[in-house]
Amino acid sequence: MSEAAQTLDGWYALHDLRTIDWQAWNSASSDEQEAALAEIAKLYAEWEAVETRKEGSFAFYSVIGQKADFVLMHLRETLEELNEIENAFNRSSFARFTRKAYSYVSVVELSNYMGTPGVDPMQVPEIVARLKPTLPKSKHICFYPMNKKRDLQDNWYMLPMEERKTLMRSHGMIGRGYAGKVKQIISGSVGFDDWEWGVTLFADDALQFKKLVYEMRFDEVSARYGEFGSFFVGNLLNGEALARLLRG
Ligand code: 76R
Repeated sequence: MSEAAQTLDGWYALHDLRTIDWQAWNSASSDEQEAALAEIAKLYAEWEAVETRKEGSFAFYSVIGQKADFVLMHLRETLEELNEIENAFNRSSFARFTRKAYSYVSVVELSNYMGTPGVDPMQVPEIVARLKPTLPKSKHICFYPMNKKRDLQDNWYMLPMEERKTLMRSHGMIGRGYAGKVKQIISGSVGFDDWEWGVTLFADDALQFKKLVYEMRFDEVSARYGEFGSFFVGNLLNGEALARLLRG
């Protein structure tokens, strides 16, 4: 049996993707629309307050294309809190103008492939901060789930630790080339959701997503072992931007 990588696990993550029910929205009175927007603004203020207290974080983006209309990503200490956020949203009068599109449950993860032997990572402030990150309010988000392959010839989980370390170093070096341009949050979802990881990227220049993901496709970790789910790409939203999206 090959040795499992040790993971450091941080905040739990929920990606909640919804579509807007335009028929319901367009047939609502302007009072009903106002009330719904006021409720979402109140929830937004609560999410911001939690983020300021460093007890969690959130990202709110529109989604381009027909897979969804917007994504709410939340990070919290516990799954109970994530569940409550989801329920509070569903109870709001805004929720009746939305439909569920997709969701993803995971936990922010760092693995020990690149760790320094003899150093307790939990004593390194930068590492601890990366496990409980404040999500950047970049102009764009890109989210997709992925697996590492378990085929007979190409089985990531049968590779010896040393070989995986070497491969992950090459992966990390490509990633580092995008420092300052793309911020990535890797969250583990084995046991929680249908894929093994969620990949969430933030950037002000959306083209950098394409460049990074494309460059990684040529790296062995992705070229040989990567399997990918649906990709979602979006633009930054807040209360006012949502009102503009809905009312034009
Ligand atoms: O965490 C670290 O910075 C250390 C190096 C590192 C690890 C261990 C790292 C760096 N990643 C790690 C783990 Mn990554 N990453 C992805 C994707 O589309 C694709 O082909 C893959 C999706 C991207 C875009 C990306 C970006 N990474 C992982 C893991 C877990 C592997 C395991 O445990 O088996 C996955 C699934 C994964 C996938 N990675 C980086 C990046 C970037 C931009 C970096 C550089 C970070 C930096 O140095 O600032």
